[in-house]
Amino acid sequence: MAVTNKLKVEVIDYLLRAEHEVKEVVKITDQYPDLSIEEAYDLQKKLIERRMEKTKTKRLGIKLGLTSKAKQEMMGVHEAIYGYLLSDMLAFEWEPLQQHRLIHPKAEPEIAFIMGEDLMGEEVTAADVMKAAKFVVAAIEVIDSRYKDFRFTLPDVVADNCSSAKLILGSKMVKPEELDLSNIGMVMSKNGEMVTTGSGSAVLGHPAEAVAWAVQKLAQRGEGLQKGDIVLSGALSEAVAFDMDDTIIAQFDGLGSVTLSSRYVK
Ligand code: OOG
Ligand code: MG
Repeated sequence: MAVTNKLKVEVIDYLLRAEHEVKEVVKITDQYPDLSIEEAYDLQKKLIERRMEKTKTKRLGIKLGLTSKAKQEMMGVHEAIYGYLLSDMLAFEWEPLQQHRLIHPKAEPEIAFIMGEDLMGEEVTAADVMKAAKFVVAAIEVIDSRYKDFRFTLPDVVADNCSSAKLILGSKMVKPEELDLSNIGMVMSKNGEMVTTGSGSAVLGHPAEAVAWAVQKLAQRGEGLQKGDIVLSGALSEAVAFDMDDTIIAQFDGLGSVTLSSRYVK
């Protein structure tokens, strides 16, 4: 399918409306079964531009998805995906999430990189990422697919900015070289009970490998990471659904913990 400009606008409106009205929608490949991944990235780019315009938000960084072999196998794909983080997605540990603004949110434990330098190019390696990153920090990403029942194909999820909704950062900033990121253990609990565990190696062997992959992919579109970007390197385990009044804590070796709480607050 050639994605005409008219069609782009329609699909983008459809997804932005779903987010704004907090309503799940039928996935777009039901209507456009031939949508390619490259076309989906075109849609994503336009969607982000429109969303920034509408909500007066700025770029916060980049997120990776499907970086663990387990998640890739689940989806039957062999590639990770990336999307954009915007300034209004940043939430704080001391500020409960507004549950009524989310459709069917799930929490993912992640390692975030804070970039100290721009980084661009198709040859960028994990070592370059480690050098260009100023800090690593514990994070919880809240994903909230706009699609019905959280089910989608790869082009659907790419166009939907990889299910991005919110992110929360821990307060301990660590220099990347001070930790062996491939060996970091993580335990995530919900209301005091352990729900999932993981290791940094789940993220393509090493979280910096995942970030390097994203830099290479971005370079194909003439883009890169920017100084100050926050980069979410992908979930260390499966995502965990949560509801109002739930508290989720992800605790990482060497990075401390990060807490998500959710309430009905207007
Ligand atoms: C896609 C986004 C996955 C991750 O860290 O793997 C993701 C989804 O599963 O909805 O953010
Ligand atoms: Mg994620």
